[in-house]
Amino acid sequence: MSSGQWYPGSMARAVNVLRQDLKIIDLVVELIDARAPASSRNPVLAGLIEGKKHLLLLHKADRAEDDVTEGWLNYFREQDILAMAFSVYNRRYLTRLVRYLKEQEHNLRPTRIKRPLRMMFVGIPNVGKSTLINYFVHKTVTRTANRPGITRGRQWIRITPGLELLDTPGILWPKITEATTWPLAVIGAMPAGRLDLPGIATWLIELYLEKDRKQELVKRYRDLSSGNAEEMLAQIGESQGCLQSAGKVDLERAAGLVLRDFQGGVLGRMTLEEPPQ
Ligand SMILES: Nc1nc2c(ncn2[C@@H]2O[C@H](COP(=O)(O)OP(=O)(O)O)[C@@H](O)[C@H]2O)c(=O)[nH]1
Ligand SMILES: [Mg+2]
Repeated sequence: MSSGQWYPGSMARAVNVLRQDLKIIDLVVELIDARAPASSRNPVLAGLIEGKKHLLLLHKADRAEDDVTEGWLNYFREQDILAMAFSVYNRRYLTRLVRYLKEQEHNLRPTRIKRPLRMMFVGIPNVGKSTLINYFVHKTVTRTANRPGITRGRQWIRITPGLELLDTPGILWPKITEATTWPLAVIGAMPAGRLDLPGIATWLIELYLEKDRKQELVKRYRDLSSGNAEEMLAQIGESQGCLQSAGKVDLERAAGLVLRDFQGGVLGRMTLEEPPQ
């Protein structure tokens, strides 16, 4: 898996759609995954939103390690990026987000023309954009019709009388490099099909070992006598009945199981990337 672009055509298309949408947006809320804050950002966005109000949400913070998330928030703060830990499943986070949005309405709107402030969510696949939009759809009920000059098929969700959310998220492609491939695969942000699942699962198991958290794997999979990640994956396969016809361990299936468990939150809270020092 080398670095490069997997979907050059659709990526260019997505960027163009986003560029169009952004013309009418005042406030851009960028969603990243709190478990992989470096890999789940796309550097292209910064150039597209220059001069616009920008909020970075470290989404799925309920699955990340709180102290590491705190470290990331400090890191972003040092770069003058406004960032918040977030989870759509946590009322406290939701309340804080809505309070922030209302403040922006209050601060930004009087300086602009008399129309509602417009915001949108952007991010790479699987960071929770649709989930968050749906939350607001169900919470608010009011949807406004299409307006002239606005891309057909787009609707606005009225969060407050003066603040509207575009119902379609901006899609960014992840930047795939040597360093980002494995974290992206673990958080489910890589296109399926061409992934080296055993390699990814081994990398993840190694991280549990490095962080001295083998216990959490043992709790889930039982007999893990080996201290070596690769062997542990084979042991997991064996104990979970991931076997091929000849009785050999099916490492693909074992790896798929580990990754599903991680994504399902069964293996505890884990951040895959530390903030740069
Ligand atoms: N643990 C956790 N999972 C979330 C959260 N928000 C969304 N998800 C899950 O993340 C997955 C991807 O969400 P989705 O909204 O489809 O992402 P999108 O591709 O960015 O639109 C879904 O399985 C959601 O249930 C969150 O705050 N915490
Ligand atoms: Mg979606």
